[in-house]
Amino acid sequence: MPDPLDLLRPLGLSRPLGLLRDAAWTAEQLGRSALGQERLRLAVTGLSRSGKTVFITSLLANLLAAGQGRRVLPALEQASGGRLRDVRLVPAVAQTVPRFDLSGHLAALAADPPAWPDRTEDLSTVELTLTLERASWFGGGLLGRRTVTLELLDYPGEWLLDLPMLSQDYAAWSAATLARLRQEPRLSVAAEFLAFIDALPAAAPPEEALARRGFVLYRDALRTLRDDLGMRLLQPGRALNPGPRGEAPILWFFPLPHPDGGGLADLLRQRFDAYLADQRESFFEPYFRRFRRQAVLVDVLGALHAGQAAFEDTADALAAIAAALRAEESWLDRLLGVGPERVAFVATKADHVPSRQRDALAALLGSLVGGAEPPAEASSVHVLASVRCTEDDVATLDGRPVAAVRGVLLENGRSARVYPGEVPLRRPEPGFWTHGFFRMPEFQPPRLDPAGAAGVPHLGLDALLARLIGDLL
Ligand SMILES: Nc1nc2c(ncn2[C@@H]2O[C@H](COP(=O)(O)OP(=O)(O)OP(=O)(O)O)[C@@H](O)[C@H]2O)c(=O)[nH]1
Ligand SMILES: [Mg+2]
Repeated sequence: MPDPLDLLRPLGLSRPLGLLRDAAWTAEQLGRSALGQERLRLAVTGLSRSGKTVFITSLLANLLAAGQGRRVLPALEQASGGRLRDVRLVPAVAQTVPRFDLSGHLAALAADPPAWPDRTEDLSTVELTLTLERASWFGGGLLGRRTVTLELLDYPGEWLLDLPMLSQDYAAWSAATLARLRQEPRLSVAAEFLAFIDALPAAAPPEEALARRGFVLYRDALRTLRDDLGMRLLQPGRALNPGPRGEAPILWFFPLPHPDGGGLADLLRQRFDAYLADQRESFFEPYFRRFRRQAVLVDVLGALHAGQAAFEDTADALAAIAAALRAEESWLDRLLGVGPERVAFVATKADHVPSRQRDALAALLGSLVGGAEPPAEASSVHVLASVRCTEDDVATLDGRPVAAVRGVLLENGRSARVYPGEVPLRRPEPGFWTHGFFRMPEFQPPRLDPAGAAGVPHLGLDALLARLIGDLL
């Protein structure tokens, strides 16, 4: 029998992910569906700080509240035909994967003063069972109830940038990465690293001290680019966020100007290949890949606030991820006959702008992910605040009333009225950066019930869920 992976090579897919497990999974899914026990995997995807952990916390709290009969997700309730009867967290029995800390995150959000979650350092999963009445055209109450298990994945956003790397080799990755680093404002931050690699002879020996030194300089440059300049297109993900295994030797690689040479280049190429193989096996294949629905969260407003270079960088990172997701979808489609799955692109933290600017925010995100093409049928664009921290208000600018928001500032606990600026409808023209401005202070979450029984105030979470999973409920 031919190796199924060989079948993919003519399609130019040299590194397919988890094909065999997918076939098994599809069969398992059909079996479960017949028994009335479907499983629905929803991947919550996004660049670092895009709002994944807060989103999952709000989604869980609100679904649990909806299961108690609270009207916190009206659009989802409508999409499910009002058939949702019960929602429960599935207890962790003997899981090897860390558990998403819902009660910890809710307690922190509800504390006095409230705190947002820390950066996510490792992947974690959580499952909910949703009990629903069967649709009436199948015979109503006679067929009783069905359960849908909803599985969610949370992970450090930096790791998502390894996805587009899976289709590159070390030479192509080195060239693309160095071309970006040699442009300002990255160039100044990466100057020491660039001077180090430019001074290396093409035939540098495969010495560990050189590899370590290069890696440390490269990693430190990536950290500064992320933390001080708000850059997102930074690879590899584990250099920034190594996960529980720490900085293992597999990570000690970096781009070289002579990536085809022997010696050091050979060593770094081997590590690059081993790193991607490991990320594929330990993260993308078992967790990321078989999620049927994806919410791709994007902090568009944060990128506008961080300025032109950070915005362009975020847009490039998003385009690379959208292309990688599209490529995955299309080969799965062709090979397994799995219908187009749904991907929702979501602009988060939309409570930073007043309601009349949220349509502009959706248009801007649409222009970033869709480019000139119309959006694919399976994808949609949304605006969302997982935890709504503001109310609409009116401010005065140059003597004229302008739409603003009011919320409590995290830095001093005081209520403030904020005019954020105007959200452009598409990728901003250069004039936007010279004359315009976009303000985005950190707001405090509103007073919440630590048990989360009443849900969490949000903007647009119900419409997003209706679009993403409503058809399966
Ligand atoms: N006002 C407001 N702020 C939000 C909202 N969601 C997220 N934030 C802010 O964005 C920050 C990042 O959110 P997280 O959910 O931790 O982001 P993440 O994607 O999990 O980040 P990593 O774990 O680092 O990848 C939070 O600390 C909040 O300051 C929201 O709905 N409204
Ligand atoms: Mg997180």
